[in-house]
Amino acid sequence: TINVKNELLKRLFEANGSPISGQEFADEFGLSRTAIWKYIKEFEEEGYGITSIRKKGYVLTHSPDRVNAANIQKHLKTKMYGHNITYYESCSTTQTIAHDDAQSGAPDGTLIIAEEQTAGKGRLARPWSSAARKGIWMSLIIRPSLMPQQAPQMTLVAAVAIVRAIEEVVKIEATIKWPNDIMIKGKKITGILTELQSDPDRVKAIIIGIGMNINHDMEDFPEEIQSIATSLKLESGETIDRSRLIAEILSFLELYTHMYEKHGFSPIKLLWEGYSNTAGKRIKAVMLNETIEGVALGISEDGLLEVKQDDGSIRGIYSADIIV
Ligand code: BT5
Repeated sequence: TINVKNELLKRLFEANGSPISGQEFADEFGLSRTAIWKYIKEFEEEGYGITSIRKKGYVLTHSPDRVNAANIQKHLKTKMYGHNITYYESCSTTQTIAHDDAQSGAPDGTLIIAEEQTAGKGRLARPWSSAARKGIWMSLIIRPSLMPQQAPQMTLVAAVAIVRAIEEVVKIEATIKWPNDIMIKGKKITGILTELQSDPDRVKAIIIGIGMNINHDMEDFPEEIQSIATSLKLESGETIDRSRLIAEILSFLELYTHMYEKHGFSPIKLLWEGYSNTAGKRIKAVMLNETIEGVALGISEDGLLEVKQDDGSIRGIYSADIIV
């Protein structure tokens, strides 16, 4: 089933400034010209600029800064990821919506995205600040053929995809802090939250929650995180096209997920090590029941962080907060 309103917007984008005939579009979809005109009015109310040219049709002259399906899909180069998008101006958390949608059979690559989250969450139910129209707040549902124990490494797969996409679109370098943070000059720009729906022997769905600070000025962050958070705009001095960055992330994520499915973790590990800033440093790993100290050696074939403690023993850890 095709969403006619989305299709019309997509055609207006693809026409690149030349007119789309309302009559022809109406005929193609078996609608009246009035129905088309109503969609055009709705677009204008949503912030699009549309000029009507007599006897020729409608021309898109301006599109609002929104991460809706049309804006993302005009940049999209993927096979599956991002072809199905549910968009919210505001929601509590995209992560919960994605879980419900995955449960009811949403296809591989379905994206849930919002301009604003009123109850965004990090790991261990910590709050995640998600200011309206400043960032990328999205949850991707994927259905790779992986064993449940291979799912946590998807956090590392996603981290590499995000750093590569930032490199392409913004031309600046970010680093990965194991397991789920992306940093620029010691401050956090992105957090990843990977969650799993699984049978005992088979992954049903992985929900990859991605929160990225993009066009924030410092005052867009709550005071309590201003010393630890930054945005791509603050670091690059430029306002970023969020939709283009999202499309680029989806491309790399699709590529690396297939690589992981086909060839296992080794190629991902190599990529990951190129962007990580954890190896070789003395760290404290704060876990739920204990805190250990030592030198971070790197990650193992299954994505665990290996820490050499002062007594010489090596520990592999699954998840922790790392203090450098
Ligand atoms: C994370 O948790 O970093 C995972 C964040 C995942 C957010 C995405 S947004 C889309 C999807 N929907 C959701 O509701 N969540 C996902 P963690 O490593 O636990 O880090 C959380 C900590 O980061 C908080 O305790 C704060 O100290 C800090 N923090 C909160 N908001 C931040 C922000 N916007 N930028 C940088 N740091 C932030």
